Amino acid sequence: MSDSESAREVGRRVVLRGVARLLALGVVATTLAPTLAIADAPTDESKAEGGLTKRPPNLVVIYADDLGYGDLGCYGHPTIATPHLDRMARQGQRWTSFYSAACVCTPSRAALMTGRLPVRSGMCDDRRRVLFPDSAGGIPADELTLAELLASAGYHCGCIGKWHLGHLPQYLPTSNGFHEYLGIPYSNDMDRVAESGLGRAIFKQPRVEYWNVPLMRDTTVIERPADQTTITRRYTDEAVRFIRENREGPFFLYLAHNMPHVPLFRSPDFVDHSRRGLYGDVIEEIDASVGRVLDALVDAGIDDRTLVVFSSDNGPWLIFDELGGSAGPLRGGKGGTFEGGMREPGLFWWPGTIDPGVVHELGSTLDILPTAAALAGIPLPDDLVLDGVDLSPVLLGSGASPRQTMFYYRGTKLYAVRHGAFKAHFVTQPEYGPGGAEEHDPPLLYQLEHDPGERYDVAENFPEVIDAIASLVREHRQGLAVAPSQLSAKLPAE
Ligand SMILES: [Ca+2]
Repeated sequence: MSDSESAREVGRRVVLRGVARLLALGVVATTLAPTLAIADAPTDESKAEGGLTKRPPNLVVIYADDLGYGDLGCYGHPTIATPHLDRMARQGQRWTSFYSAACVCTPSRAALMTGRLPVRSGMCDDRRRVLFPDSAGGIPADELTLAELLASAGYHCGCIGKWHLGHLPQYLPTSNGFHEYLGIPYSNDMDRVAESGLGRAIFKQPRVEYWNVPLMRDTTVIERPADQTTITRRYTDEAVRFIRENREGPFFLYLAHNMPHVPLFRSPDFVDHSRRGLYGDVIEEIDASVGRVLDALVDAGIDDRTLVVFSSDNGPWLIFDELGGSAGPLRGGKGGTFEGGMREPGLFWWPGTIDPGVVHELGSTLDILPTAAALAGIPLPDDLVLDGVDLSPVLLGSGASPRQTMFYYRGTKLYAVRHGAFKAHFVTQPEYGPGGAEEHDPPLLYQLEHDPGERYDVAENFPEVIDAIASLVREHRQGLAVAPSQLSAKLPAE
């Protein structure tokens, strides 16, 4: 079997497994069958009532790594130029309260891929906060991924970039609903080579050979160390090829850049591109990549039936100073539960369908799975416990966001809750380094619309808000089954 035949075979098995899983999870065959029939014969492009196309729309999710709320021109950065992301914002929706479901990589990506808080899947841990190259675990087989869901309805699913939900074969994208994969399966600062001798300074003078990370195609390592100086450009080349080859659709493209996670690399064309220095160069290359993806959709004539979402997995890594990004007016960054750790740019683009504007309601990457299911007309299993909600009413301009509440976890522990404009911190802790968890009773309370920087505790003035949030916490905990950690087990030493 050739590689591509092998990939197709894997894809076919994944689709069948996805369908089997849906059936096992309680979707009645008669409700699934019409969806598959639609996907098999997507010929009618006319609009159905409610603004949804009868033909399932394509989905492109572009996900940055460690990019902060304040790092884009359309979110106020003074010296990083992001004309293509700004175009997404202008032609689509720019959300100002859009949240990742965790403040570090692995749990955040698990939440995006499952629509579930990571405590439910075991994809979080209080000691090992993400997966490492010596990790034995990964996303559990009984989780329904966004790719499995869409593949079950006939979508062709491609994953490009950082995965970070397990690098062993059974956890890779091709075992989780994706028909194809190209990328570095975990963070680009892993597999660090010891002899650089530079300590932390290694990040200021990064060289490709200091990080022996693999580049994989499907389940095979094709380059090691991955040449990170061209990685953003090559991911983009792959994305453009994927769009051209799958223009008939429907497809799901998950383009998860390894940048701007340190060590920072950019292609030769982007050296000294930005007034913001190296970090700005990296963001401006990602922006150019977004432009190429949008152009590929327009050139293929499918921009009017493709939803493109842009966000980031967590906030800026502030301990890296200038090499880390900016959370803008928000407090804190990656690793913590202040807003800067989890509130992210959230851009939605779908010319002709999306209701353009700035959205101040709450949304989360948790919501992408149920939203995609609704837009594609795919029924969700009745017994699937989701933390995501369907945001399509907001996208289509037909209703309000069903999301009123956001839970902020650090590892397996709930630290804070936002409800409406108020956020209560029951526990706070520095993102990294010394200083343990500090409990607050009463909780610290911030009115985020008045005080986005979380500087002025107003708990004294709003006891009824604290009571209401405490009640939400009790309700949340009652229904919560915490899964065993997938992040703690290590592979035997070689
Ligand atoms: Ca990250």
